[in-house]
Amino acid sequence: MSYLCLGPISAGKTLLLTCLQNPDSVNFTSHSVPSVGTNLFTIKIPPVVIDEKDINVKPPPPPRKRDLVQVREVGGCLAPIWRDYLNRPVDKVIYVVDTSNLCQISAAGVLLYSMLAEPRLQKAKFLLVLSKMDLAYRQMRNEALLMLQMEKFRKQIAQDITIVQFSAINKEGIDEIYEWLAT
Ligand SMILES: Nc1nc2c(ncn2[C@@H]2O[C@H](COP(=O)(O)OP(=O)(O)OP(=O)(O)O)[C@@H](O)[C@H]2O)c(=O)[nH]1
Ligand SMILES: [Mg+2]
Repeated sequence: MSYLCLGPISAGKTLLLTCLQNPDSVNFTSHSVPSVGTNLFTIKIPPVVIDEKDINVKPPPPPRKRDLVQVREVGGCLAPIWRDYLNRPVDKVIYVVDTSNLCQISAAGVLLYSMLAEPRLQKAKFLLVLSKMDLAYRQMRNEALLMLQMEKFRKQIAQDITIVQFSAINKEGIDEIYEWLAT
């Protein structure tokens, strides 16, 4: 399986992938530097822990197909040439949008839709990560999705898109992302 992580400059890709590698290594003092090239992250997916009280209440999570994945981050400054990273098939795309920076959303949308229109990505699965939720107020998530015209485009595109809200600081959404990576 080949995974690619894209999104505009400073969207939160490096901190997301660092957090997935080791959640305890990221806290409110963490910061990352802009990626001027690509970074390869090897992520070990932790086993699912089911709370005893949920056993008869929630349906069991889908079986995991893999417990180790490699994700290539393409730095935002390389976003204009992202097509160069499709020289081998890409199965899954993680697309990161900074929810706390609505000024960047239109640019993020243009890049996202150019990827969704790419013939070589018609069969890829997409994960849209609304990042930095600790800095965004809840309504900003709805505004971001509205500005990306998600509801409208979801009906028109071939790909399967999963949307998750995430914060590298408080780990919101981390289990959903592990599940998406592993299944
Ligand atoms: N509060 C908060 N800050 C974050 C979060 N994720 C990233 N940041 C900060 O946002 C800035 C940019 O994060 P990066 O992960 O480097 O962004 P990037 O998408 O990799 O950026 P490029 O490599 O330039 O494309 C850094 O200062 C991070 O510390 C988050 O979930 N919450
Ligand atoms: Mg980066």
